[in-house]
Amino acid sequence: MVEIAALPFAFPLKPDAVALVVIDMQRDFAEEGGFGASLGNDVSRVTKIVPDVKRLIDGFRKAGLPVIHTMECHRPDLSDLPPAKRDRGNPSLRIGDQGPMGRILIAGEPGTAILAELAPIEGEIVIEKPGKGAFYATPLGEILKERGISQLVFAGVTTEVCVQTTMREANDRGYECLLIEEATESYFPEFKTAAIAMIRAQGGIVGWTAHLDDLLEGLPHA
Ligand code: TIU
Repeated sequence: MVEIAALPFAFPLKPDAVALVVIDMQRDFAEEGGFGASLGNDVSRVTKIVPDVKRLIDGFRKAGLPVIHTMECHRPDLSDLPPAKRDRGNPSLRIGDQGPMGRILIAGEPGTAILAELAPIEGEIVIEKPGKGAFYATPLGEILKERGISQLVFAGVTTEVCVQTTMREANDRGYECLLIEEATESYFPEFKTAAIAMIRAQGGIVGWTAHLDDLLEGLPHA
């Protein structure tokens, strides 16, 4: 066990039972013409964290620890897209519509891909998820059980939507969850601050938060 400086108290990292989960670092959330931009968001906030997400992924790779990537996306026939999700709000493009990077948030389209700098390498798990949480309607839970994983380190976007939802799902399933502050972002700075605060409030009701350098220091060979 390695103690990582974290809040609300040190995170007891178990290198033989931990995995990194990188949530939805996709072109659709980071580039003009994608889903995030279609909702009216400033996507440059997402591209700014790419170097720190890369440092975190590299740390896990160097340590020989598992890296799991998620992608929010839907089947081309939209059979896993509830009308309540497609018809929400007044975006310039809806999920499934043709955009400049292909169909918005549809599996296999260029815009749905993970950013090239953060692309999975051979052997890493990629979870395609139709919801905000990475456990809903995916094999993630079984994969983690098979591998004896009991701790999850989180990165990705957006902090208060898919990252927080997945952390809450994981917390209810018994995983110890640690969010890396520099490796997550929201389109709304105040929502990132609030999500981080509510995750670690009440004695870590959802999980822990830590700074990237403090985690990297504790990873073997990182
Ligand atoms: N819109 C927004 O903040 N997020 C999402 O729609 N998905 C994820 O967070 N991945």
